[in-house]
Amino acid sequence: MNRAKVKLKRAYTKTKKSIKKGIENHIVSNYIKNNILFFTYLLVNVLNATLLRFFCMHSLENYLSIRAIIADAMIVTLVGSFGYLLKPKNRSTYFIGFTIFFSALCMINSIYYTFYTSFASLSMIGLIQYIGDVGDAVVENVVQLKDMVFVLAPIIMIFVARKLNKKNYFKKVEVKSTRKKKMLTTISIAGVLAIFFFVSMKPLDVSRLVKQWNKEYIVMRFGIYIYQGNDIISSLQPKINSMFGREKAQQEFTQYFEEKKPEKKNDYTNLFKGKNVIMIHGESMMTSAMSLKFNGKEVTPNLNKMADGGMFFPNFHSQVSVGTSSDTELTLNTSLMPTKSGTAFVSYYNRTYIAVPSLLKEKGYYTFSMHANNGSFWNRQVMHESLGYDKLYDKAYYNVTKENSIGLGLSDKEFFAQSIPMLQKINEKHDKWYGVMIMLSNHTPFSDVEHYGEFPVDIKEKVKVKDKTVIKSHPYMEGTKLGNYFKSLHYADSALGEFLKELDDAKLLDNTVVILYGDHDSRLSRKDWDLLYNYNKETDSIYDEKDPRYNEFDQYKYELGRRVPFIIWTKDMKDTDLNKEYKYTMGMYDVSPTIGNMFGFENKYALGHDIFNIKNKNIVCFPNGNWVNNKVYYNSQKNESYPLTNNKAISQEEIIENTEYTNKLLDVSNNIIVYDLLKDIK
Ligand code: GP9
Ligand code: MN
Repeated sequence: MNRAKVKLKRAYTKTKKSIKKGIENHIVSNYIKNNILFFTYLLVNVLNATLLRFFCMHSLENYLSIRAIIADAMIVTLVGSFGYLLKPKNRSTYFIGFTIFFSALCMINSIYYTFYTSFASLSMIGLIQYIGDVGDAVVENVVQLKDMVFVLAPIIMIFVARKLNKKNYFKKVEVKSTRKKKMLTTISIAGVLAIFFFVSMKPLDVSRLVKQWNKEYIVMRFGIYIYQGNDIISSLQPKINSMFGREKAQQEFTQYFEEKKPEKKNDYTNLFKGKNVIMIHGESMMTSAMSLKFNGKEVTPNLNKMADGGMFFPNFHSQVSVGTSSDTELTLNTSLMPTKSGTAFVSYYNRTYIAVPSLLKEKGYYTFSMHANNGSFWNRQVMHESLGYDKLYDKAYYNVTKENSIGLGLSDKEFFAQSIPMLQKINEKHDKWYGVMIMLSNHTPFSDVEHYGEFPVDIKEKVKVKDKTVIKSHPYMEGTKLGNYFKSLHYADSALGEFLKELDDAKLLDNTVVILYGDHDSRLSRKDWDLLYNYNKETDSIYDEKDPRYNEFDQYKYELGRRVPFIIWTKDMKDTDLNKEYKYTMGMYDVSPTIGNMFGFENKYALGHDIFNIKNKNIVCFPNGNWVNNKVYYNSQKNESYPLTNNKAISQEEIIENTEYTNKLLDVSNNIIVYDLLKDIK
């Protein structure tokens, strides 16, 4: 445990003791008696926040989340403490004023939730213009009686303030204590609540607060008031970022694309022109898992079958930053990199994008996305429209129950099965179509183990005991994070197998190209992976680093092991020349130019390349400035290069050149998004 945590724990124990003492000596009850208006203010505003969660989240555990209650109370108390600097008359106005503010916040969120199944965001204020068109519908269908409940808090406050005033209460209590002292006491109450709050915080909480992809989670863990404060800060950031430096960015952008050579035609040009496309977003699928077997059984037999019968790219890298799934969607569709701060999907949803769906739409395609999760997650509801999808079939289009869910939501098997009739309808109605199916079950933390089905990840061995052969099992990965990942991936793989069969039965594969990509790695640590390379079955432990049997699994092997599968497959490709492994180093940003050439569309502002034009000369850049080509993996922070082969030397000049290339590419990409540089072009 680090020092800060120990200190926090000590403060927590001390606080608990003082509270107990306070209760015994009636200090607490006397304090409440002298601060009735403040405690009414605290109570009604915390109650409002709890009610909001009750209206939006339908499980008891969620809306009665103690952490959220503590967090809400902490913010309300902190804001309230400054009221003590005012005279009693103005103080009442202060408490009432903030109650109106907090209640309005709850009411707006409650209405917004009914409309968008998500919590309100300042960054979405631009969308208000569209509400004008459906204004009446909003009032009739969305504003419900329950939303009016939030008005009660200010009414109660006004009532209590008047009553206390009549009794001359404020004059009586004011003499007992100075204003400054009262303010400090109240701030200390907020401090005590903060200690309780921070002690119970998990690392996942912090990451979710920063990423903001799952607003429900933030409200559930941090309460509505912290959510809204956090939202305001992150909504203003893109505005501030785009205020300065536009001119220079524009010049660099123009120069960059003037110098970039246009893609040439090649053997793959128009190969699939006019065919339908099913993109499969393989959640957390990793290439390294494809070669693994447990007790003779492959982790991903169906993925392997696809790779064996299609165009398989084993050296394909995802290029995500904090936006994980959404960053991959961005990079694949637009051939741009994730933004340097925030995420494009959440912070820059209103920029102009030239994306695969919009380009195919121009060619007469119907474009759609299917994801049986909340449409608001990663802001897809809005961002998919910016990318040019005609429609997002989200959770609302699926029958989701507790029984048919795994982990985050509807199980992949159910998702695919329920999508088939929708796909059939689309196929009947539209001549050509492009759809992405976003999988969900194989999502971190891979803990819904009992729903993944049988897939033992132990080591079974035949041993002789007194002339008899018995099976001995070494636990190996059973009960570990990595083992659970493989179980979960095996489930997702079997869902994929079922889906391909269902598609075939529904005659949907006859004129369709299926493209599968892993969106990013499993996000397990290097330590978790050590088990795969260094398991000592005799002692059921991991070899010590000093042990001669220890296989070094260093940072570079780990980074390179994060590759994800990329497969282009059709039902009848197996017996053609296309069916092979393409070992070129390739990144998510090369997808749009590569498939663009095959389907007959082009994005002139792509940062990646058609892999069949650049082949072994390709460089894959990562958002942190690292890059990889077919010779080295380069770590820009450590200025270290890790050779990938023994026989391909790389010169220092080449390293400098590639690093400059990467930095330029990242700058241009970021500028395109932040300054909306494609707006005028489109
Ligand atoms: C959310 C899902 C997960 O709907 O796509 O996103 P991730 O956590 O992988 O970025
Ligand atoms: Mn993902």
